Amino acid sequence: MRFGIEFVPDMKYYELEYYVKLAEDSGFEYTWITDHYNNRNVYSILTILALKTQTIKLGPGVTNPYHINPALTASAIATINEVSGGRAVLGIGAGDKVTFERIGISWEKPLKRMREAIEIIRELHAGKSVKYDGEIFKFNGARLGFKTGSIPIYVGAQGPKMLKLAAELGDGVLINASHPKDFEEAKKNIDAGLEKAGKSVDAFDVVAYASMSVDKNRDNARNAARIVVAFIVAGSPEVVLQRHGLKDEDVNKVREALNNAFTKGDWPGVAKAVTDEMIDIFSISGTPDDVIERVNELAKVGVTQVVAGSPIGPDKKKSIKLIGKEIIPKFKE
Ligand code: F42
Repeated sequence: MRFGIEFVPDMKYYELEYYVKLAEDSGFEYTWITDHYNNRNVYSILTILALKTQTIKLGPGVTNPYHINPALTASAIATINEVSGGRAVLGIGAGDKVTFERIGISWEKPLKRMREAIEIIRELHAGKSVKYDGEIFKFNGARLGFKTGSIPIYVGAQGPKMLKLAAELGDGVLINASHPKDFEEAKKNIDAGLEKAGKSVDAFDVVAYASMSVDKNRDNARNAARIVVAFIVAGSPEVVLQRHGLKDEDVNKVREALNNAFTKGDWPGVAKAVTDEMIDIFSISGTPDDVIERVNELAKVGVTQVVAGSPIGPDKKKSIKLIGKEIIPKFKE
């Protein structure tokens, strides 16, 4: 099992640099930086992180082919690869509908756009002159002016078709989920994609891009996860809520509480509406032993990397150190 960590660039660059350095020193192998227009720019931040770290692999988790043309993504990630001495990984997904709407991007043909973008990026990284007559992208002899080497591509995916595409075209898949049941389900589509491409599962990284909250005190860890879990519950498709047998009335309570929080600032009401069952389903929260147990369960259903995503814990710094001291070493033995 490999360990990764996710950061949102919603803090000053030097704070992010501090956390990523701490994660590297604590034994994390990957850091994934989220990409939304309203946060600091992902490649500016990655450049700083690439210069300030030595071993951790790093990349956007995830960028998308709507904000920028695949040629620019190919060049940007190759620059990070050069600056970091070959440690770049490219996380790319279809993007976030809600943030796109705010900047006038319509979310059309996400599958097609993803397929074409990945094919183009691969060709550019292979040093080819790219002629591509796609439905979305038309390239007419584009070539990068510097050697990039091959950079692993990880696809952010949840839906059945995107999971298949990730397995077919990617080196790994970043799945926003925390519970083994969701990976059992995802695995069927991943296996189908791998089979279609004639690829072996051993060469493919199945990543649980999870919400994690760790603390020595179980209640503190679980309480710190409540708000993040509320957002995940509210945004989960019906099929996922049904898979876990959540009652409509409980889910609606969370949605109403979030509305109240936005209109009246009642965030304690959101925390109260989140049930223990929801915390178990949509996050990996608890003591280091609780987390180890869950990571072992995830390994059994084919997960090969666990990413510690928000909130990480009630005190980020303490939680990163705790994961490095008590969790990661258990999987190196
Ligand atoms: N999104 C961001 O914007 N920023 C981030 O930092 C970010 C991080 C992230 C990390 C992990 C992860 O798993 C996802 C992450 N995301 C982030 C979200 C990501 O960008 C995607 O929104 C998310 O992964 C959605 O994936 P999805 O697999 O559910 O795919 C969507 C598009 C979907 O609906 N897929 C369906 C499916 O079955 O897979 C298929 C939809 C379909 O068939 N579309 C057709 C087509 O051709 O594309 C027709 C649609 C049309 O337009 O007519």
